[in-house]
Amino acid sequence: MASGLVSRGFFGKRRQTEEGDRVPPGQYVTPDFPVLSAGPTPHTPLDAWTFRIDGLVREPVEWSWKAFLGLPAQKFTADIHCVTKWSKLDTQWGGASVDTLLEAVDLDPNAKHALVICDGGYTTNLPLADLVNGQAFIAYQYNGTPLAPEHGGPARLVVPHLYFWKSAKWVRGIRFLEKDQAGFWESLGYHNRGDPWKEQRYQGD
Ligand SMILES: Nc1nc2c(c(=O)[nH]1)N[C@H]1C(S)=C(S)[C@@H](COP(=O)(O)O)O[C@H]1N2
Ligand SMILES: [Mo]
Repeated sequence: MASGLVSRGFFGKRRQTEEGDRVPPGQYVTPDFPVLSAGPTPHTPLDAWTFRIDGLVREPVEWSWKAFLGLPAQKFTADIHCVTKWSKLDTQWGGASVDTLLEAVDLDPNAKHALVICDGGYTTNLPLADLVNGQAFIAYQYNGTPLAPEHGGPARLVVPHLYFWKSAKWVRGIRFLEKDQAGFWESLGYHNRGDPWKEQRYQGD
């Protein structure tokens, strides 16, 4: 009996420690998937949907929904961290990595920054360096099913290593820029980069 209690305590503690290593400072883990939107959910019909890469590229490129689904697809498992302090572990997504999209364009060497553009007018900015090398993807599936409209369907950016406001819902394009241009929350006082491990929540953090 005593050994049962000991081993239960041991495993409980161990699980907590392993989970703790994955939870940035000031965050708590939730099994829920809260919806956080600054405005109403847009409903762009799929036959009117396009995804466009423009700005500092030799030729802008635009995919229809059908063409986008034809891009090499990948599954992604990621922990996500919202600046409102919830984290969700092992979320499962399907979509195309930003690396795959960038294979279709000739990026100008001066393209160091990106502005992500969405239906409804939401934007967010990231350095190019945070979008490449398997760090960011355009997801159209969640848990193996089409991404729900309230979570950004038909497609959203997911950048799990930064706070979740960078993971723009209803994404329609990425514009590459020489100079950084603040997005929606970034121009309202949120941190420009938003690294959850450094608790970069607000400007000055
Ligand atoms: N287009 C758009 N994308 C957005 C937002 C938004 O209001 N509009 N909110 C951001 C914020 S603050 C968070 S925390 C996440 C929330 O995503 P979820 O609703 O799927 O949890 O989306 C981000 N992407
Ligand atoms: Mo958020």
